[in-house]
Amino acid sequence: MFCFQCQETAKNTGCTIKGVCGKPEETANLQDLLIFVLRGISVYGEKLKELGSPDRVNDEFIAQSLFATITNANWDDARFTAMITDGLKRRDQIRDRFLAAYKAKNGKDFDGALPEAATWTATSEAEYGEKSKEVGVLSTENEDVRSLRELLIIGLKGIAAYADHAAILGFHKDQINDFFMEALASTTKDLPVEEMIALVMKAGETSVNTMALLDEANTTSYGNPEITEVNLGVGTKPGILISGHDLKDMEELLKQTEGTGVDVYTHGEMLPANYYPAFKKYDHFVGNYGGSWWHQNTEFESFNGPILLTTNCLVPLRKNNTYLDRLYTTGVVGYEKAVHVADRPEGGTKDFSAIIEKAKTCQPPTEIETGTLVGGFGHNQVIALADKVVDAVKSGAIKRFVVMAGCDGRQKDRNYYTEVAENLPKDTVILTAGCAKYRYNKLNLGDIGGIPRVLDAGQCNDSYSLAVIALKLKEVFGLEDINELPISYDIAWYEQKAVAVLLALLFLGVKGIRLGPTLPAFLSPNVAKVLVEKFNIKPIGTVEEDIKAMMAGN
Ligand code: SF4
Ligand code: SF3
Repeated sequence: MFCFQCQETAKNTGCTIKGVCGKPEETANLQDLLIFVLRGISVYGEKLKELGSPDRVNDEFIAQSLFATITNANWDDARFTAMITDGLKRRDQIRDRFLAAYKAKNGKDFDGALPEAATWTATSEAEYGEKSKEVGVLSTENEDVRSLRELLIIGLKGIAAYADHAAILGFHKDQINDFFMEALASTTKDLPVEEMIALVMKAGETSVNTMALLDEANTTSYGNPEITEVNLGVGTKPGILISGHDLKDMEELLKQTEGTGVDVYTHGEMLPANYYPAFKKYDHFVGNYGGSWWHQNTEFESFNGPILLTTNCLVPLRKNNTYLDRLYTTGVVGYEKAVHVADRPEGGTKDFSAIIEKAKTCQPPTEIETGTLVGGFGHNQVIALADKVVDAVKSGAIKRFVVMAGCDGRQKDRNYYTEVAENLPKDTVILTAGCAKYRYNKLNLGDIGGIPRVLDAGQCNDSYSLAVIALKLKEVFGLEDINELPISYDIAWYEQKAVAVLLALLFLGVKGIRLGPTLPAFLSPNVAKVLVEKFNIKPIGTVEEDIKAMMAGN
């Protein structure tokens, strides 16, 4: 195996024996083979589009397959094997549609060259294991080509996750799905470096469009996030803990648990569900339990009740865990021996009754903290406060905004983000989204004239809100360039959604981003150099130096 898609990759180079995340070699290889099959489908999809009849049959399959390969999402080899088999069938069907369309248009059979991803077949699933070893990241020999291809694919995985969330709420955009095929197919071609860089930038553009679509989907369905005090303590009834990013699952779980005597709590990236008007109205929605994803091995224990994982991050269970029998997965998430809640039937809802029944047999959660935290600063809420914010900037009460969005992770050096938050001057405001906030959102950093010093917009995809806020401030202050704003970017990344967010920021023209705790291993020295020269991306330094530089506008 060779996997270097996340920030915790071994030696910041690549996981080769087993993932630092726990991903076994077989799973990593099957994920590579699934991506290879998606490339094959996309080769034909792109050709069909050129013939004027784009394929829409595989949109959902491609997005969900990319999403399933994201870090900490699916651990179930049987699911990957099934997806590969389905993918090969789909590839042959799209091939036949292309061959027929080609012949109808040109009056002769297609006789052009095709990459192996478009032609390889297996006679049985037993052949997947061997093949999967040949098609991974290292099959591209040139380090820079590999780097650009993987930067694209890794960004695509994050975008696909957001596209899938939007699709679940009924929001689609053909452009986004077309780009998945264009990008996947591009990695089977020998392209000039400039074209590969252009595709990476197009991924940034697609990421912006996808996050905007998801924002529209979320706010149309559930209202605009609003300032909310979220309870961190526990109630006396048994509860269900819901984690991940899928708000449709949240909605259906709240509806189905109403009046059952079972409470609902959020964990990790589901915390921002507390900010939505449509969810806040439920009395049995108690609040948030615990911290970011990597604390789950202990927090899922003490929660005592069932846990529903709607998306990443699910980490492998410890040997002596007590929660495998109360762990439930749904959507693209999978874990061997955990119960998987099936997708909703057309026009119907998911059936969470088994989880609810399970909850009734469990003890209420053990309290691990008390108090509240405040969040809900999506673009609509912040723009409602715009006058106050603008006045505070004009009067000098707010000197600077620091965007500290992104992911949290296990590594000790992520204390950097806690320390930056603690040591930033009191006239700064932190803008955040994603699970990076757990490094400092319970610190009680105070407020500036009623504006909290940590403004949480929501999940990682709500980084889009931060971009909307920046663009609004640019307009209010009459600036030409987003980089003239008193905003610094100190982004933490872990998995591929954060890469999608990063590419979006680059596309929007944001320069001088600090990225940590380490720069991605999938950036070759040459590709990293391009990013540094073009966008002035930099690694984090010490807390002291970085704060000094940011306050000086660097
Ligand atoms: Fe390693 Fe990260 Fe890949 Fe897991 S997801 S195998 S930790 S690079
Ligand atoms: Fe977190 Fe896994 Fe990235 Fe959505 S839930 S931000 S790490």
